[in-house]
Amino acid sequence: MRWAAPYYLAIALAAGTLAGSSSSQAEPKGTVHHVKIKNMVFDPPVVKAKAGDQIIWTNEDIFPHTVTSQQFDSGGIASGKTWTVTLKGFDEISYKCSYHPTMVAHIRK
Ligand SMILES: [Cu+2]
Repeated sequence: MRWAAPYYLAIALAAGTLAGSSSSQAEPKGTVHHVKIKNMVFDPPVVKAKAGDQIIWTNEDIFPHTVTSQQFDSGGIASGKTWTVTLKGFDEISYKCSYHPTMVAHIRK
């Protein structure tokens, strides 16, 4: 069976090349955005993003927060923890912390 590995590898490479040659259909790689939660504020308060992008929130406060919108809800993010979402199609997303409703921020295109 030792001969089989290079054979399958060649097939895989060929398939990859073919897929790559018609990649106009492929999903574009998303951008990763970081939002810090600190001192009861989402920073930055507005993220410019598109479908397929990821947003990673990091809670730098010493108590939990949430990232809550009509599209997603993190639940409690403990101190020092992160929470990630991959955006699907959207127009504008406003989100808040459900524990501290004055904490509001936005995701826009
Ligand atoms: Cu909060």
